[in-house]
Amino acid sequence: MRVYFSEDHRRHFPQAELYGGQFVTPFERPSRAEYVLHRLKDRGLTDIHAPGAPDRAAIAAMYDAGYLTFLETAWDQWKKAGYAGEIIAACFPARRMHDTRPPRNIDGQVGYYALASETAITGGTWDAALSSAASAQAATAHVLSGARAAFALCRPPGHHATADMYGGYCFLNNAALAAEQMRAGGAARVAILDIDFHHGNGTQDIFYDRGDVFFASLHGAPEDAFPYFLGFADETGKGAGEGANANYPMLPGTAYDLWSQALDDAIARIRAFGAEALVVSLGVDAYMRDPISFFRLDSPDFLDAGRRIAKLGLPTVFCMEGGYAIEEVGVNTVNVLEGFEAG
Ligand code: OKP
Ligand code: ZN
Repeated sequence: MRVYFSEDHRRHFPQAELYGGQFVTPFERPSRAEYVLHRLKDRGLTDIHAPGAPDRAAIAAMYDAGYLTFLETAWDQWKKAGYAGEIIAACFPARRMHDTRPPRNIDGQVGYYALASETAITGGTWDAALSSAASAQAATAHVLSGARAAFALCRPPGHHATADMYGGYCFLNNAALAAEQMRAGGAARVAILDIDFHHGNGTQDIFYDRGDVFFASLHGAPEDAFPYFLGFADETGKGAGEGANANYPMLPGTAYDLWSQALDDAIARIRAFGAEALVVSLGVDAYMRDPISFFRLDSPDFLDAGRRIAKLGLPTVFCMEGGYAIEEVGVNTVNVLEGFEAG
C-alpha cells in the first residue's frame, strides 16, 4: 500500500497544551508521525511519497473563507498584538451570544474560530495543516487512479475540524477533503468510517445534510469524552442526509468484543448505503494504554479491525487521526493497514 507523508508536519509543534489546568507538552506531537513512519519501514511498507502541493481550490470549496484567512494570518496578527506566547483561545461565543459576527480583534477571532482551547496555533501551524491535507489529497488521487488503497500519514489530524472551526488538535479536515475528492472523482456514494476514539464531530458536521456521503463513528460516549457536545446515537442526519449518519458512542472500559460489534454494524450500514469508495479516519487511541482515552483495545485487535474493513471490498483511503500512546502508535496503526492488506 502506498503511503503519503510530508515532513512539513514538524512545522506544527506547539510547546503548550492546556490540560488539567496546566500547560503540558501536547499529546499530539511530531514524534507520533515518526513512530508510524518507523513501523511502516520495519514492516516493508516503504512505498512512501511526499504529497506535493495541496489542492487549494478543493480546500476553498469546502471551507469558510473567513476561517481560512484566519488560519493563514492568525500568527502575524498575534505577534502584531504584542503577545509573546502561542495562540490559545480563551473566550467563546457561548449560549445566547452572537456566533456569526467574526470580531476584528485577534483574541476575539481566536475564540470565534476555536471549538476548544487545548489546541495552540504557532507560526508553522498553517503550513503543517496544508501539508497534512495535501497527503490526504495525494492518497485519494492515487486511489482514484486505480489503487485498491492508500495511507495518508496526516499530521496534524483533521476529524474535529469543521468548515469554520479548529480544535481537538485539528485544523483542516483531511478525511472530509478525501471523501469530497472521491465524489468529484466519480464515486456516487462515499462512506467515511471513523475509528478514532473521539467522535469525528467535524466530519459529521460537514456532511450532516448530505445524502451522498455516509458517516459512521465509533467513539467514547459524549457524556464522558471529548468533544462532549456531539456524537450521540440520535444524530442520524438531516434533510437529504437523514439516515446517512451513524454514531456508536460507547462507555468507559469498552473492549474489542463490544467495539467490534459496533464496527460490524457500521460496516453493514456502509454496505447497505451502497458506498463505492471508503475513507477511514484511522485513529488508534482506542488502544488500552492510550493516555487520554478509555477503551481497552489491544494491538492485535487493530489487525482484526483492518481485516474486517477490507471485507467491504471498496477503494479505500486511510487518513491518520489520533493515538497518543506514542511508542505503540506505530504498531497499532500499521496493524490496521496490514490487517486490511491480509483481509
Ligand atoms: C484528537 B483526536 C479533555 C481535553 C480535550 C482533546 C482531545 C483531542 C483528540 N480533557 N482533549 O480525536 O485524537
Ligand atoms: Zn482521538
